[in-house]
Amino acid sequence: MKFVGANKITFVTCFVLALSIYVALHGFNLHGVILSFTQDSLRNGSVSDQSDFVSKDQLYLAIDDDDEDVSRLRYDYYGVSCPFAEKIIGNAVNEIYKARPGIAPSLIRLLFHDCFIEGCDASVLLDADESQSSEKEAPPNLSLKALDVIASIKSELERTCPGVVSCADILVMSTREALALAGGPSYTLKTGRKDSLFTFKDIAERELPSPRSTLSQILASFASRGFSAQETVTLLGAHSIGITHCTFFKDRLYNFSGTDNPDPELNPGFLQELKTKCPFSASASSPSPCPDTGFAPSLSASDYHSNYGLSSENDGVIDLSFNNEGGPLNFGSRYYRRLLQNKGVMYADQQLMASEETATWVRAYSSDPLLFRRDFIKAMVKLSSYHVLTGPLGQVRTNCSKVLA
Ligand SMILES: *[C@@H]1O[C@H](CO)[C@@H](O)[C@H](O)[C@H]1NC(C)=O
Ligand SMILES: *[C@@H]1O[C@H](CO)[C@@H](O)[C@H](O)[C@H]1NC(C)=O
Ligand SMILES: *[C@@H]1O[C@H](CO)[C@@H](O)[C@H](O)[C@H]1NC(C)=O
Ligand SMILES: CC(=O)N[C@H]1CO[C@H](CO)[C@@H](O)[C@@H]1O
Repeated sequence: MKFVGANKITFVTCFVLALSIYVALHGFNLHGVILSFTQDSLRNGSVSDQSDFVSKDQLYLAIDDDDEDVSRLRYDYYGVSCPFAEKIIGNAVNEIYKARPGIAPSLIRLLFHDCFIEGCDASVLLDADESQSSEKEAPPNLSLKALDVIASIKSELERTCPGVVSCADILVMSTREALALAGGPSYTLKTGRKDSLFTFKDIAERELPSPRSTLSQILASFASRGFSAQETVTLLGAHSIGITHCTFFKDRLYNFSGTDNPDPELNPGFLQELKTKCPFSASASSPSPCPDTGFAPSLSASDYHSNYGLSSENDGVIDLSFNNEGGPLNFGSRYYRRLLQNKGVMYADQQLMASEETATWVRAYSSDPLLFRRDFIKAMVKLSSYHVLTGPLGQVRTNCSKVLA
């Protein structure tokens, strides 16, 4: 497996296939353009050499935790400048959640899209304008929700403390609140993130893992951001809430890998259940050969029904929480227990059972909810602090969808 890498920036593409198609279409020059906008190069004022292929080992050695920026985050960063910021966010999320519990998976998904692509800098919230296209327009973004939740909380904070609380901080804090309401563990977060001046649509298009990713693709994509196999298994526990559409796993039910048969890994009873919810249709039988470059959504689960703009076909929906199976405190555990029964809905989910290393953690989390909660807290805190902009880097937007002029 080959990766394209830059010396410090961990610039990894999930798929060799995706990469080669991308290179064939665009050449490497575009990489230079994109990379010149990445946070690392802004930080150092230099553009790194992005034109070499590096081996996996070199790439892993090149991983940098960015401790320097993470350490500039502080607890209660807004203690003086906006003392009620966290309370305002908490109350707002509480209110919205009562009417729309689906904001919990939506916010997690939004956070994942933001943090996974060039760090937690609210770049995903930016609208397209004359100078740049938006990450929201990258195909894997499909149906990103909860943008309105962030916008409404931002408006409220702007009334209380104008120009103080960053969109990046609002996103990580709102997600934390919603997760706790959905049965997830609560955790404390440092704040002080700044918002980016740029959006990274092309990177988002290439690098968000897809629901059809293999285990090695998933692990490589998380590893390039410094997440271990265990942490990857932990974060996927978020798939114990939210929904997914038939489109993203239907090939497993009818024509897995072009075999004209279902995925043999799939639990037979569950297969029948899924088939009822996702009846056969022609498009289901021929998946996109390279979902990452085409029109796949990201791996992360969504909240409610929407038209992905993929087809006019009436696409069914699967509730990943299975009606909140086992109650809210089974957030996490229910996902892993289902994997043990070969009831992972998306191919990528079930892939966690494909190696002993990841399967060990699936088993551990399925039987020990407290272990899962402890690890999930650590992994969410780490994800929420990934590649943040702090201090003089970045800005505090006054409108989360627009760069401050
Ligand atoms: C980038 O900055 C880091 C620390 O700020 C420094 O150690 C490193 O040498 C710099 N790299 C380049 C290419 O200037
Ligand atoms: C199953 O997929 C293969 C490869 O994509 C395709 O050639 C075949 O026609 C599909 N079968 C059906 C019944 O659509
Ligand atoms: C923020 O900017 C967008 C346009 O990018 C606009 O539609 C929206 O109304 C603005 N929000 C506020 C609160 O001004
Ligand atoms: C929420 C949002 O902006 N979604 C966009 C995702 O990207 C597609 C195009 O690929 C747009 O049509 C959506 O509007």
